[in-house]
Formats: sequence, C-alpha cells, structure tokens
Amino acid sequence: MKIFLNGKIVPEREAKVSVFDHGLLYGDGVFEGIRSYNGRVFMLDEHVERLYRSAKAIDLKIPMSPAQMARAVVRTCKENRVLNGYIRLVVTRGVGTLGLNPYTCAKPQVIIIAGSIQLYPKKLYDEGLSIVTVGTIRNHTESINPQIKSLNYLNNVLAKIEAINSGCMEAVMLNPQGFVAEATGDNIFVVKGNRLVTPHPWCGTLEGITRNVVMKIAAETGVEVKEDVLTRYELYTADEVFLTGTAAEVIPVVNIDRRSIGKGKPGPVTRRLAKAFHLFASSTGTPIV
Ligand code: PXG
Repeated sequence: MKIFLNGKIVPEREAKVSVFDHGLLYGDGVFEGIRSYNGRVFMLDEHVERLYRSAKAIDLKIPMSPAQMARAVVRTCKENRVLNGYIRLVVTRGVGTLGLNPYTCAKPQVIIIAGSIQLYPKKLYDEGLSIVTVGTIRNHTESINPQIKSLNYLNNVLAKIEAINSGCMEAVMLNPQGFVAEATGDNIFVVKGNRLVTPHPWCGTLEGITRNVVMKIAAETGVEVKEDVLTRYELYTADEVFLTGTAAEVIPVVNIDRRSIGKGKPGPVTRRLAKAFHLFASSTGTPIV
C-alpha cells in the first residue's frame, strides 16, 4: 500500500509518525472517512469541508488548502487503484513536548490511507441488525462537540465495547439529557408511517454526510423528513429503524434492547432508501482517473 504523508506518496513501511505526536499522546487531531464507488470519490468536497471545520474547532491549522487536500485524496486513490474503497484522512497535531500544550507542536501531520472497509457482515444488510442502548453517554456538546471528528474516539469505543459485550454489534448512544444521539459510528433514523425522523444536530449528533444524502433522497421521493428530538419510546414504537454512515452505508435495524422493531424484519422504506442510496452513490462523485 502507498500512503500520502505530508505531501508525498510513500511506501507503507515508510509511513510512520513519531511517538511524540500529540495525535498519539492525546488523541489530538481530526479525521475523515470517505468512500469511493465506481472510480469516483463520493461526496469528496463535503468530507474535506467537514475535516477543515473539525480542525478549525480544535484550533488546528492544516498545512495545505482544502483544494490541495481534495486533490491529494484523488491522487492517493489513483496510486493504490482504490476504485471501490475506503479512504481515511488523518491530521494529527504533530510532534510536541510531553505536556498537553498543543502550541508546542510545530507541524501537523497529514496522512491519507486508501484501502477498504467492511463494518458489518453482508447478510445483516438483508436480515437487519440487533442493537442495544448503552450506559456510555455521547459527549456533551461543550465537552468534545460530536460535530468534531476528532482522533479521540474513546467515547464511541467505550459504547462499542458495551454493545459487543452484550452480544450486539452496534450501540444506541443517548445524549446527556437522555435523548437519542446516534450509534458509535453511524446516524440513526426512525420511520413512522410516511415520515422519516432523525435526531437534530443539536442533540449532540454528528451531521453525517450519508445522513444528509439519505434525507435528501427521501424528501425527493415524497417521504416527509424531520430532524427532531427522539427518545427510546420513538425507537421502540417505530415502524422501521435504520443506521447510516460512510462505512455502514444504509443498514436496517430490526431489534433494539431485545425488542422487535416493526415487523421484526427490514421494512419497505429502509429497503427503498438503501437501494436509492446505492444508485446515487454509484453514479456521482469526483473521478479518480
Ligand atoms: N456518527 C459518528 C459518531 C461517526 O463517526 C457517522 C455518524 C456517520 O457520518 P458519515 O458522514 O460517515 O455519514 C460517523 C462516521 C469506522 C468509520 O471506521 C466510522 C465512520 C465513518 C467511516 C468509518 O468505523 N463514522
């Protein structure tokens, strides 16, 4: 594999960061996960914009422009022939002293990896996922705002551990007020009649790019779409529930906290939206060649 590291494409074995990098020492940095479909990078500008917003929020200056970053993503895909794959952008605070002060770090490290990802087994996209509410609360918006895709993902990792240890692959995380926030690496949607509801970003929910695409597709196909405050009551009494994310794409949820959702199998609205999402994703994006 060839890795983009600070402006150069280098072989995997040369792609190294220092043990004094604050990305490692403190989880101080930001990242993005992007997919490519059919030789095109999906929603590239939206991901690059979010990366720069995350960086701005933590007062990290990325040493290249968004346009250069977008070109670097395409170049890394090309070098690795990643036509249908997964791209990870990482910007660390860089090497600094042992001590929190980020301003001792002179040079942020920019890393782009182009490979592949499979979050859930294929059969779960047909059969649906069982998930569980966990005790780990999603970060308070004035702690690490969930809009920031930071390298500090322990909040989500702790929730994932709880889910896995209770026999599920994914968790529902609530916010400090007890409202539904999101899953550990995915957004959550509820279908009730002809209406689609997902937590408002105010609820401490990452404004997912897949989420926004699905909302747009749904609205265009006559489904009423709303961002709202959700409780577990709305999840338990939903007709359908599904998750969205770059890695997860659109995946049905058929069981939450050992309760069947709707008819206990993937519903028609989820199926239709998943199909429309794949159609859209495979016919748009920034060409790699
Ligand atoms: N919420 C959280 C907390 C996320 O990390 C999403 C929602 C969905 O956002 P997008 O923009 O991707 O639709 C994410 C994104 C992984 C992985 O390695 C996780 C994400 C993206 C890519 C890879 O598990 N999560």
